Amino acid sequence: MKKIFFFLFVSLILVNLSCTTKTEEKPDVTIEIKVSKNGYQPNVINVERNKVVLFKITAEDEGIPKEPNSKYYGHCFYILPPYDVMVENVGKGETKEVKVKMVYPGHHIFTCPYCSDFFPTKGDIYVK
Ligand SMILES: [Cu+2]
Repeated sequence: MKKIFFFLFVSLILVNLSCTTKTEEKPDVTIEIKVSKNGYQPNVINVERNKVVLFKITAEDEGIPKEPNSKYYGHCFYILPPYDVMVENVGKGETKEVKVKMVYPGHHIFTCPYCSDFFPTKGDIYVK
């Protein structure tokens, strides 16, 4: 019985790893994005399919405050599924990076789940 659970556990991990579009490959393009309570700049991004994009996310303001009971602060950059790529906790003046292989064509949305209810922190990615 234990073996079955171990097998399930390992398969779950493998499925998770293979689904991510994050990559360590060399980037083809770099896209610098600024985020603040006024939204993302730029908020419309066009990329070619299968290119590796290095996203550099810089927060220009404090975003959501750091609370003692929460592990979240600042702004973030989340590309919705199927990409499902998250850069969390970008504090004021900080820049964080993520490399993503743009394998899924079409229109995709990125947002800051921390503050998109209050601020226009939402953008569009078009993969052609
Ligand atoms: Cu935010």
